[in-house]
Amino acid sequence: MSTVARSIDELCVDTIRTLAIDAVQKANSGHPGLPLGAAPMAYVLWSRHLKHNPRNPAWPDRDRFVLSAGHGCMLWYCLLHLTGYDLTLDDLKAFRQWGSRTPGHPEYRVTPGVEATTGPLGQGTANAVGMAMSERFLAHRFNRPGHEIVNHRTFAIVSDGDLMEGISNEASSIAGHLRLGKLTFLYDSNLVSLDGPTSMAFTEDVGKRYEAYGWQVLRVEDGNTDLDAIDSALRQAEQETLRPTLVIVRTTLGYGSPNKAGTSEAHGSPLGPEEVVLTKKALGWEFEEPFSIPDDALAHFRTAVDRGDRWQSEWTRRFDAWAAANPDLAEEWRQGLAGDLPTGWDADLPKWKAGEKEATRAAGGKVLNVLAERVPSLLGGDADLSVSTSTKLKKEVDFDGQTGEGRNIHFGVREHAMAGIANGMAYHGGVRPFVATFFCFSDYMRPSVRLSAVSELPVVFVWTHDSIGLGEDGPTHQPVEHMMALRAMPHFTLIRPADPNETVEAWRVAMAHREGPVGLVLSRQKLPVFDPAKYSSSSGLARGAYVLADASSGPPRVILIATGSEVALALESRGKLESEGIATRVVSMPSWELFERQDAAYRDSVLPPAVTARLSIEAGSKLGWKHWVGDQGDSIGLERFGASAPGEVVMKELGFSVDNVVAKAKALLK
Ligand SMILES: Cc1ncc(C[n+]2csc(CCOP(=O)(O)OP(=O)(O)O)c2C)c(N)n1
Ligand SMILES: [Mg+2]
Repeated sequence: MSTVARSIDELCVDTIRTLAIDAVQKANSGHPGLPLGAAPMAYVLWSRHLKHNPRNPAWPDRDRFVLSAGHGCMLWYCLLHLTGYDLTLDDLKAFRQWGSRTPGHPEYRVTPGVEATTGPLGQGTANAVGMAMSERFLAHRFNRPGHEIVNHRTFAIVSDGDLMEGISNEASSIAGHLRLGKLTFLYDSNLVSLDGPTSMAFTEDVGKRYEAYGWQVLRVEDGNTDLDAIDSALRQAEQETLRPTLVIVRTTLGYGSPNKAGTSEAHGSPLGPEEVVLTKKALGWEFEEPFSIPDDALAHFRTAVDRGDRWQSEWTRRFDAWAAANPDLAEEWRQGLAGDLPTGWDADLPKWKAGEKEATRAAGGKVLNVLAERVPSLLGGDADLSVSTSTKLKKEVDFDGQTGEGRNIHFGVREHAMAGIANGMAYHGGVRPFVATFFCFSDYMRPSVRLSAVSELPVVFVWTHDSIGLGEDGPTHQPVEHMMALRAMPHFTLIRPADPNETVEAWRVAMAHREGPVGLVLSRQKLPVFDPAKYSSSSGLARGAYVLADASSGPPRVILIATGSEVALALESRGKLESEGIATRVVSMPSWELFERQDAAYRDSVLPPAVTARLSIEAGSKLGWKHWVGDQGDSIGLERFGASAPGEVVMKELGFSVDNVVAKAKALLK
């Protein structure tokens, strides 16, 4: 078949296909199979349905698109180049090379138009759900009768692997529950995954499963060539307002490749130079030169630029009228999108007085409630634990996925999707997400927390029940290695405040921090408030570590470094040591990462190099503390799991007692 005989649509689809296999071949690395099979659905979506503006990828009311099967990213890059985003043919030719804008899996911030970092399968599904929820939330907040400035849809292309992953099950379940009618998944159902046919491991009826979740389920029998069927399914999806839609599109992995199509060989390696030629021939592609883009096809793709321009201009007109009628809202809109905090956002944060006792989870809840009144973009929830995490916004109703009203999201017991959805909310913009559960279950969220860090998203993770100090629930619920595991994660900031006033400062830092996720690690048990008359101000928390109580006379002989609930123990132990004539400094170190960002002079002022008798006290894994206590220091920590007993008993039995601290400190002076 010559290009003359085929329709412009077919030509465009094959342009995507051939460009993708050429780029993968040139890189000698990558995944050609998905673009070959999913090009038709992507083309129909992008040319006939997706409302976007290639010349302004940040236009706030654009439809959102996520390629959850990130291994197929060359599909996304081709769409971006062809429709006129700031991504050149040379960028495509630099696929997977050092410093290129076309990395091996899509990375947010690296490629204009890439809305989410994907690759770890399943994550994109939760991101898309978070985006769709954000759209509803913002529509409720900002649309006014006669003025609709938020009205967009969210689309994701998902693969077999995506739908096998647990996170997509969680995310799809809550999307159905919330009735996110403007969310559509196009399922690239090619019945092949990395190792072979999906019949090896994935044989359920996916459609029935999604129906049971409360989704509309549509089918396209021939996704390789039937563009009209894809088009009409997408239309039907747009007409459905009460349910999200799954379109199961039957495709062939590596479509067109005579020797590899339909097999896992087409999944993750270049086709090979000969097979590329054979594939182009089979597709009826008449251009021999790699990276050929027929003029007709390019012109057709590039109509997206004018369309996008018109959409945005039309929106801008509506937006200006709305902004003129609602100047205060317009300012809130501007702030929310920019990620700026309103003036005075932290003016009324609570303060605790000496003599009071409060769990830092309870203090955190009080701070959060004050913040929520001042920061209207704050939106979050918990995984069926708000009673325990204290993160419920008391003046707000529950989030409704249809109307977008409410700011308390009940994620249900779905920690992994909760974190992936929070990322999606951050990707979407205009929303400041927080999510909460027990610290031990940060493990259930970790793959999404990691992507939050990779993409440097401003998500606040609230983790309560922070240590063996939680007591009776026992070792299954008592975190041990979690703090260190998160400290090992680049771009992640972990803060474990020591008392209610440090908790205020921790939230202050978390809200102001926009360069990546922050974890707040809070206690279940009550902690004493440090007397501001006796000890340094909790504002020192912002620097990561600070001298809370210095040696009462002269330079310190020993430094006790503690975090969270162990700081009170350090203070008590200091009293004992000082009474025995040992000059003792207590350093509260709520955040390693914040401390590491300080200059050497400050760090040395807190931990003078001359003082080598240093003892760290933290109810968690000791691994890593040597960095701060040095070779001549020591650590009180855990090298075992906890135990089921009252919290104070577990603490004492496992070495968190004044006697043990004093003994260990004295041993350092021998
Ligand atoms: C969480 C996770 N596990 C494993 C992988 C490695 N991996 C990449 S693609 C893939 C499966 C591919 O099958 P499918 O999703 O059907 O994509 P297709 O081959 O059809 O393009 C696997 C296991 C991954 N990227 N993420
Ligand atoms: Mg597959």
